Amino acid sequence: MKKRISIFLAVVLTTAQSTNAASFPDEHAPIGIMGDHTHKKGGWMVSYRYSNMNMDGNRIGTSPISIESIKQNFMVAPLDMTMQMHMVGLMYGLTDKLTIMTMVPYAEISMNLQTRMGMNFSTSAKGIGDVKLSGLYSLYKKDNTRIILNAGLSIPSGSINKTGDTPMGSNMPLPYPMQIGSGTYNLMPGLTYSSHLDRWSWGAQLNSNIRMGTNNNGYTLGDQYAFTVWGARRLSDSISVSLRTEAKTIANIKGSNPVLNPMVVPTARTDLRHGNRVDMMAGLNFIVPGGPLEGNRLAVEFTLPVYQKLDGPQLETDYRLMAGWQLAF
Ligand SMILES: [Cu+2]
Repeated sequence: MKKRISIFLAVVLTTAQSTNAASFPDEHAPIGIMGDHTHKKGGWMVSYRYSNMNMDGNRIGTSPISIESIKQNFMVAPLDMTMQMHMVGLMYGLTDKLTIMTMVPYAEISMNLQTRMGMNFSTSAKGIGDVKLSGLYSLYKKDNTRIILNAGLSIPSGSINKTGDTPMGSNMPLPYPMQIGSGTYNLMPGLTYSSHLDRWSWGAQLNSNIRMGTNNNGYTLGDQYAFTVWGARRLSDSISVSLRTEAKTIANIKGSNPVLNPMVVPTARTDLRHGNRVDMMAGLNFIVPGGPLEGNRLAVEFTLPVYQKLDGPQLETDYRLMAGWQLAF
């Protein structure tokens, strides 16, 4: 009898261990990807992401354009811009097939500019952005492969009325890229595929941001479509490294905010927002394998552009860094 109990315990413990060991670092996609996994019924996950995007210099098409030549057509030229984002996320498994997710972003944007006379100044804006609500539905889950339908909705909680002091006056309405929110409800449908074999995993995601209606300032930001593919290699039970590429297209703005003068600065032009781009990302996922912090995930991803063709003059992106923490319970 004692022997039977100990065999039973051994089986239970082995099962528990193998369940634990199933939490691999690359079970989650690179940190720049959202909605890549679902949770079991009653399962929660909290997450925090920080990202820093740096834009320096302008382009028309794929070619750089100098500040001097921008100033031949505009009174002011943008020099550089940084955007920092803090994103808090919450996931909950409503059923084994359906997980709901919310993401609350906080953005800090700052831009340096130069007037035709050669005077430098800067503008900045910060605040809560557009809150996202998503349903992640597991369309297919078998063996090592899963396919998830992403149904997202973005709520216009972010401000589109940010102002700043410029050489034109104090408390002037800031141009489109300096606004924190879109001002519209946006549909964000997507599809995510992922699979793994031994120490390798890979996946692909199609995602979009489709703006509905016109915001209170008379314009609609351009729709966005992106397709990304990644591959990851597990170096140990706690660390994986990844490579990813993303192709993205962003459309121009429809309508316009009548208080912005498009002659002043390229960022006040609604027809200078379109761009097609391809980026490469290198990432690292880490999961704490044991101890009191077991299951905590830390991840980073560094993005470099390989191709950007912009309706310009438009600021080009130089790099982006994202770091995040996730914990499921
Ligand atoms: Cu999750």
